[in-house]
Amino acid sequence: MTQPQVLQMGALPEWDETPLRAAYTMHRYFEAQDKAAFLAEVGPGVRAIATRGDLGANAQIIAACPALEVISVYGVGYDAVDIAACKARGIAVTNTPDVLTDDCADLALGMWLALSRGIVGAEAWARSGDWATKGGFALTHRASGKRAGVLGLGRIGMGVARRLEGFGMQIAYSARSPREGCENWTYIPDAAELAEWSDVLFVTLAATAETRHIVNADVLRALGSEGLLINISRAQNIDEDALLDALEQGRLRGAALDVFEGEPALDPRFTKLRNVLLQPHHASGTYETRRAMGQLMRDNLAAHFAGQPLLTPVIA
Ligand code: 8YV
Repeated sequence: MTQPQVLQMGALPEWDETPLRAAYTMHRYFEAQDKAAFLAEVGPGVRAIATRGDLGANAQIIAACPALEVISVYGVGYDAVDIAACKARGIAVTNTPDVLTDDCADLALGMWLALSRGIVGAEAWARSGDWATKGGFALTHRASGKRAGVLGLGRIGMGVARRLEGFGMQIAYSARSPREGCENWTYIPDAAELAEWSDVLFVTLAATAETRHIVNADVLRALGSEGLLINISRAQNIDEDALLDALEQGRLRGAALDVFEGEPALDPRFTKLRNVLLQPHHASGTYETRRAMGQLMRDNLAAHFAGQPLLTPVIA
């Protein structure tokens, strides 16, 4: 029996690519020199797309695959998949929630602590010899015991909030409605009001059309010159030009960012700033989590082709 044909949108770890090659005829879109010609050639036979949260599958890719049945996303964010196109064609979509929640929440707190306490700069101070020649590192700011706003109380936002309790933080959160069991936390649905209340604002929202630039100049102004911004969601949730203006003009104390417009290329304005901590979209980047993501992505594909229920459907 011929193997199902699968369009692979981006590189995956070898521990995933080997079993994928064994089970399917894989077409490596990301390696094609002429992607339009490649799609025209292989698209008609493609029954599944294996993609990543950061790459997705746009309407053009989906339209080039008339026999497409399922898109399996290696990642929890499926904002880069044209969901409307999938719904219109009855194409199933799966993602990899839960298996990456802890690592993403862990990194959010690590970014916050590193930003607030200047850990990266202090490490360079010790390593460079400045400590010996110039004296002690500059004072920074306490992280714990302050007010933390969590913009988006999904799986990752909940993980961040629960971790913050261990740091003695007062916690407020935004969500579509007050969350049962979170009565100890303050419900502030409006982003600007949440920012006004917060010393540090964690952006943990899923990226949707409604959340685009939800952190805008007004929200940044509300967070204020003593405020910190932590983003491990998607770059689109922040007006990056407004953020850069606030950081350059000292209207925001600092930002720790794992995602960027145009990534992996960064706006060069970021690299000139001392009050930012930059991470390369790496919140899920551990062996443990990436192995679990890959297994779940492959299990979803296998379930589909076996006619079994999908494990983690976005669209069944
Ligand atoms: C990427 C992510 O998928 O989970 C997501 O939505 O953005 C990430 O985990 C990961 O970087 C793999 O490319």
